[in-house]
Amino acid sequence: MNTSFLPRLALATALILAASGTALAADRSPSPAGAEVYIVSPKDGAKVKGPVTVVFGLKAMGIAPAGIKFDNTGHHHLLIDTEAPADQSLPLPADEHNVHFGKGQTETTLTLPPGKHTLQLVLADYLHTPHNPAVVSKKITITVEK
Ligand SMILES: [Cu+2]
Repeated sequence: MNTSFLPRLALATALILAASGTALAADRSPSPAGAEVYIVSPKDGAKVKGPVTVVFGLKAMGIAPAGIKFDNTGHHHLLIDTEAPADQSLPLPADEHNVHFGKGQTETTLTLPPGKHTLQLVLADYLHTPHNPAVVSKKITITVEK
């Protein structure tokens, strides 16, 4: 496959988006009123031992796997020891601090080193981009004990 057109396509897209800020907002998937994502467990301030199971909660929206476009759905992203992105019009990064649950998972088990850690959920759409308005949980802090 000839991929040489891709950088030019990306540049053209960037120029179009720069020319019209409203087009960018319109391209983001809308979230419905009352949409809320939250961490069911552990509780904020919890002291835990060993692997910690994190359970994801969601109100007024549904889960769809990554790549599946369906109104009022998305998949969970767990932010570990990091901040939510300042620019929510971009897809979330995928690394050890920004974990995607693109199969539609609603919980995970983490092995974290002892000490304080922050956890936060972001629901994002089929392209991993936060909805508009963004559906972001409160950030919680837990302490993993030795
Ligand atoms: Cu994702």
